[in-house]
Amino acid sequence: EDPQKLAEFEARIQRGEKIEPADWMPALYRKQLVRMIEQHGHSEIIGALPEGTWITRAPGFKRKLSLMAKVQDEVGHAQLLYAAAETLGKPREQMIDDLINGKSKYSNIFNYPAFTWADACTISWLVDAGAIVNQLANSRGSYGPYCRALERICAEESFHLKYGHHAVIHLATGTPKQREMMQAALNRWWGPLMHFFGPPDKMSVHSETLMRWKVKMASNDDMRQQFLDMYVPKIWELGLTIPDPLLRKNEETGKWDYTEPDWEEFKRVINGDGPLNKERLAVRRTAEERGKWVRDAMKKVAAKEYVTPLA
Ligand code: FAQ
Repeated sequence: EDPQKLAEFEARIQRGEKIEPADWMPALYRKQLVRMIEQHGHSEIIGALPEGTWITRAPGFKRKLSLMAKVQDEVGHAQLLYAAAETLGKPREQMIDDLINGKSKYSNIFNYPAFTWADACTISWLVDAGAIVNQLANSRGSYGPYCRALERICAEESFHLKYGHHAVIHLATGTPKQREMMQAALNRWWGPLMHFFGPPDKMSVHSETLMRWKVKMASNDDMRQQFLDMYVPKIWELGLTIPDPLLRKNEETGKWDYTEPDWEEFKRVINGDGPLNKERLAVRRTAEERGKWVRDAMKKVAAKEYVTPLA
């Protein structure tokens, strides 16, 4: 790689300039961004599934409407992210193929089942909360198309967060049965939520490069701490408990002490062997097969192989 171009590129990043698709960039910057944005897009699309199964069972018309809108937003986020990744040269079809074939990763958290309505509410509140912490940081990064997509995504996620919080408050302040259901869901999701921000900094493979090039603007541990700072008090406020006896704010360090979640489980889940990985990918595979006739027809129209009746 041309050292002078690399130096200019790094100087632009230091000055806080945005890098745009036609600008020179190191091959590794392009590769890392494709990896990260693509994984992010896949997470949104797979992330629509656990809550999506609750649309027909959401309690009441208003909850159904809100959940439907939220799930639709998540799929829209995937579209925005795939479009941002495409600016770096990887075609969308290839991204979808890599997802279905298990070549690309997506967020650990969507491989767990949403057994009850309280699980769906936990995702809407706390997974969205975690996503906002991460996306707000990433939105201040160096790659223009990704940052612009994230700004729009964050605006929509803040609605999801309010909706999710409202739904959790309702259960946590409801009947004993509702409170019990809410607590059981929180117990199930706490470990995956701690995993959500990625491995501890000392185990993170990509952080150093990504932070140097301002693709990542906060480290995994910093994001985890920020999430704990913002949401543990809100969870406790609702009379819920967190299933970690060591969790407490350490007044000396100013940071949260917690039990390390099971990182072996994390590795298994992100490498395809979680509770629902196969089911999640099977849904996407079916959707891809069922939509094939539309894509084929569109290709024929584009190639002018046949004329549409309206043309
Ligand atoms: N899940 O070196 P690091 C959402 C992988 S959007 C799966 O630390 P990095 C919205 C990582 O890819 C949620 N894999 O990695 C929503 C790498 O593997 P590789 C998604 C993970 O990139 C809400 C390896 O471990 N958000 O939820 C995870 O520096 C509600 C080594 O790790 C994004 O994708 C994980 N949690 O930092 C939708 C944001 N963590 O590729 C519906 C963009 C790590 O070498 C309902 N991404 N890995 O094989 C990022 O900010 C970063 O990629 C991190 C990971 C912070 C996720």
